[in-house]
Amino acid sequence: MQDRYAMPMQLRCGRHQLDLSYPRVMGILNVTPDSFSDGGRHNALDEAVYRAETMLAEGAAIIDIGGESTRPGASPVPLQEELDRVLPVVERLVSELDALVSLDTSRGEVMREAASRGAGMINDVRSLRWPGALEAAAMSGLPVCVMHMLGEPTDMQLAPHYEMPIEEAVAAFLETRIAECEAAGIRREQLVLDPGFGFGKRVEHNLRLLNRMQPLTDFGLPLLAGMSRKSMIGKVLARPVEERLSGGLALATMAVERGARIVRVHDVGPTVDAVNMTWAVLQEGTDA
Ligand code: 7PJ
Repeated sequence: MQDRYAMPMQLRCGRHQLDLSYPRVMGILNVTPDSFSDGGRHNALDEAVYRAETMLAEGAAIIDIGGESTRPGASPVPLQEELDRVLPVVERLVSELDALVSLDTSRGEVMREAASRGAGMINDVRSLRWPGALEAAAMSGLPVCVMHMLGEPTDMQLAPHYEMPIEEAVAAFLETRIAECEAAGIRREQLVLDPGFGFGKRVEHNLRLLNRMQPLTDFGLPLLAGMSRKSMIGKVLARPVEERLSGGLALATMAVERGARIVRVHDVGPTVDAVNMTWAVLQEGTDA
């Protein structure tokens, strides 16, 4: 059997190389006025740079910049507004902190502009399904995170329903997206896969998907898991968004145990410790 913990995985992220032979933490940097987890307090440019600096010091390997809220019910922002929000942040994180920046966007124009300013990764919750996104991502040569989502943020949580077990629906979707990315000229080794926790899924879907995530490692590509502060924690534990760290650490631990190589979180420091502790255990006694 292939040892899922020993897969050699390297992503070429522009000037950066990302070693995913062990699990890494991606820190979330929202630059939206309405981002639900930090209420838009990090909107000012200086504050965003400071926040990123802190996350890097805490051990984040990647800073994921998002200028469009994808929370349930949110509508897309105008293109120019998204560009105005994210590009100055990309520029400063690249030039001042030499950070590996990923861009949480669905727009080809944003991907192109961010790539030209030194962004190192594309993270698209719509998996390059918007017009022009596949081409822009392919042109950039950057790694792309493709994520499962049922519907759009505007409607995805209305009544999510699946005709097959959630993990099978996610695997089938990702298989199709991998093929379409490859057909557009994106190298398979530059893809990262994400089950898309909270995107068109009920709480039972999310819990089951995490529990059954391990077969997704059979694609031979790195897995990313994003569950930080999400409502699956709130619903199980009856906690408001600012009291979901412990639940999130449990989920990050389980994701790494099931093969995730990137964990996308708000609380970088505690998650780095949880992930590194989990990894230390997995290194001992896993058959190579
Ligand atoms: C995710 C994301 C996720 C990836 C968001 C939030 C909502 N990108 N962007 N995976 N979630 N790849 O952070 O709560 O789960 S925005």
